[in-house]
Amino acid sequence: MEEKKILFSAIQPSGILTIGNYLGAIKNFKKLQSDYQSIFALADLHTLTVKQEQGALKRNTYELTALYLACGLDPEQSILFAQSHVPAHAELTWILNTITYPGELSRMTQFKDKSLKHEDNINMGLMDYPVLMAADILLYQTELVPIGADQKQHLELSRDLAIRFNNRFGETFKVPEGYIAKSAARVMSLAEPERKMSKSDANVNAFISMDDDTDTIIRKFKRAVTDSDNKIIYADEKPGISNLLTIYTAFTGKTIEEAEKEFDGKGYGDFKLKVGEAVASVIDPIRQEKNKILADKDYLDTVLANGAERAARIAYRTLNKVYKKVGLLPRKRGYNVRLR
Ligand code: ATP
Ligand code: LTN
Repeated sequence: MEEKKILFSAIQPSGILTIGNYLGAIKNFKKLQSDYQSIFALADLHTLTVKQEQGALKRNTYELTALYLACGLDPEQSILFAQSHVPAHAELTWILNTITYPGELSRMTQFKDKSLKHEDNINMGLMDYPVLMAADILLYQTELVPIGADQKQHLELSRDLAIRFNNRFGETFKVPEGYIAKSAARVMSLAEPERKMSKSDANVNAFISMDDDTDTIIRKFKRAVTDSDNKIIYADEKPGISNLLTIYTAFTGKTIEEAEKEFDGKGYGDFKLKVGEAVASVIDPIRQEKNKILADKDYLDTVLANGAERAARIAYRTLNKVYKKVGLLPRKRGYNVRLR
């Protein structure tokens, strides 16, 4: 049997996910998972680049694991694991750091945005974030990386680093391709439709969280910022309505043209209610399933432990190759690390 190509992606356990994360990432993970050997990580080391409240990271890591499962990611078919459980990620980051230039990192849009947002904590991890992401991807000889549009620049760096390393030390890494869905790759804020919907927005009305119940979802859509010309059409000068149309079509499977026709002559109030109902009908069962799974921490621990074991086997194959290529003395034995 022909071996399947590798797909890798990750999400940070940095809070409750929004429908932006769902449409831009998880929904595509689910769609693609059986066509590839899929590996889905929880990027917990990435999350440390921003200050975390006491206990939040642990809680959010369980939350995200349960959400992955509730959204249909299959822990037998795919590999689900926490990045910090496979030390090879941190190890390869160090090696890649030695071929990365500071200028490549300081000009990253996300670094600039996050530096403005967290002025009191502009740390080296925040700057090195894309190199850790490159290590995540390159360790698995990844072919395809499903991501939202905002991560395109980071994926480009992963490709550059793979090519640079291969040129300098000989063929080692596969050069990965990004997979950015054509629609809903960038879901916008409900309060400021010119900005990306973000789970860390201070205004909770700006995003729909995967934890919002039906009433909350409908109320938030009712308040969504639109415009005053009362036409439900997709157009650059109508960012609010266009965003709602994008969300509606992504959740119903309809095309923009079909949706425009459906709401022709209708008012914004009707339209917003229909968008809310469409979103709630998908989110509601996921939230309930997630909460059921979340109650069983032993099960979640087992899923992550099995995933880490399977991931490590692949990751260390690459890391050993890398260590050899850069000229380090080979490790002659595995060491048993005491975990408790
Ligand atoms: P934060 O909002 O806290 O900065 P984030 O949600 O942007 O975090 P991640 O949790 O790491 O960052 O994102 C996980 C995935 O969700 C990535 O593939 C990212 O591209 C995608 N994503 C994030 N926001 C959106 C959005 N508004 N629309 C579409 N995809 C998104
Ligand atoms: N930086 C990503 C999360 C992430 C990721 C990855 C995505 C970390 N490592 C590897 C794809 C592949 C984000 O979405 N903010």
